[in-house]
Amino acid sequence: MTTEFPKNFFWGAASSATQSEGREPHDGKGENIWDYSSKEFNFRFYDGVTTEHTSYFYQDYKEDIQRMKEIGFNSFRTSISWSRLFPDGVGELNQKGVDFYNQMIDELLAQGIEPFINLYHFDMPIKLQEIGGFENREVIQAYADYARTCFELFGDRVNYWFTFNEPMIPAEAGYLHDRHYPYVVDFKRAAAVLHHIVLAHCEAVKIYREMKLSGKIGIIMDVIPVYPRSQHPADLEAAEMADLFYTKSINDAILKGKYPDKLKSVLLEYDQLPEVTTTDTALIASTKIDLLGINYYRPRRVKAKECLPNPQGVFSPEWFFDNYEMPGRRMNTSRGIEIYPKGIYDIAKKIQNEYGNIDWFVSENGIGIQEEEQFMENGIVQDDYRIDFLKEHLTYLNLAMKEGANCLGYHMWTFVDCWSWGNAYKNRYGFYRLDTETGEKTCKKSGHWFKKLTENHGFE
Ligand code: BGP
Repeated sequence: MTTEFPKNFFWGAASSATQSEGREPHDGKGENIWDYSSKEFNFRFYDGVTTEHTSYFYQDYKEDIQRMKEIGFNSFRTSISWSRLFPDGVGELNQKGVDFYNQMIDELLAQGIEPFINLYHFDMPIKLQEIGGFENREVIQAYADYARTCFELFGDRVNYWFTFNEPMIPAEAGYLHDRHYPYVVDFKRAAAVLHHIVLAHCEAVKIYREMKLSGKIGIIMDVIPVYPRSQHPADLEAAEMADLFYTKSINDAILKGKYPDKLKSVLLEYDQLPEVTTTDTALIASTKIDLLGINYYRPRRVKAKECLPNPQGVFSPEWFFDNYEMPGRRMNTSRGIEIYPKGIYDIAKKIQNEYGNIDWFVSENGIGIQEEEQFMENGIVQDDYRIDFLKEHLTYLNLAMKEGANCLGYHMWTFVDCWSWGNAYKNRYGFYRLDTETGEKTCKKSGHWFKKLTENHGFE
């Protein structure tokens, strides 16, 4: 084996409740912002596909878990849908939701697949969004109650918990960049949302510790490594600012227990600081996680700004840098993002050198391809590009591990083609193909390759 991984390495994939479960009549689930926005703002979703018709995991979970086993998974991450458990976000529990998650967790365990359970994957219950979602401090308490309930219900069997998937995204996409509901564009409100998410994370970790459960708790981050166009000081400064706003802000709060001083002074200068109390600061400082998940898809390349920001424009991190399109960059044209496998190595080094070499795993990595049926031969998607993508990323990951990175596993995005925020079913990421007309799920070539990878603990 030229690229060999430890025998106890976690192999699997990630998914999320809203993107995979779908809805059934009388399932008792309440609406979340995606159920709501994919109907009310349907034009924003590719082909107008709503959350109702996602990948049928709610009904197919047994067969799906069997499919996972068939391609060698020993672990699988998904999320609990807050609004399936608590239709109003707080108050009465939906027993059908409790039963579903109990059965799903038990089935995973019965098949020898370790459940990695995440509490929040962008899916605010609509009732709580009506009172401001994470902009409202009351919602932190509602989230803490929800987290406690999940630990009480499932904590005896779930050993790996995650508080949030990509905590930056609900703030950035929902309150600054007009991609997620409530489609607000206001930096200061985005900053408040992010800060409250950090506090909600801390509250959940605190509760988990108080309950003295024996598992591990952490968070899933989307760390986008930043590369400057050149070593010119202006480009370096641009890269530093992009990193400060989009990565260090949240990474330092979670992993170092404080927001970066430079960020605080920039936000103070532009009157964009959210309210942060001394109690908040103490809570953040005292919260430690056990395990970090890293989602990696692409690098961020930046350069010094070409033009001054619009003086009437909304304050934004993009006031300090421009995105840079490097000539010759390798693109995934379906998704419009660069493919840069070495980024995974650079992240590993950063965790090793700047964040105490904490235990971590690749919690998402993958390639979304449009019109994948064009690669179908004899009923199987011949996704050699996905196998190459995997090999290249795993090779860099392996190198970092040889150099001491504490990486414990690798989860691909995703198990079976799933619905996505805005792009709906446009780009396909799965090891299994989903026929959206019939609901049929068939293993792609990459799924068969993954099975061999897990059997051999590596590849040639
Ligand atoms: C991550 C999210 C996932 C998933 C993935 C693929 O950021 O955590 O939920 O959607 O990106 O991205 P997309 O679906 O936008 O192509």
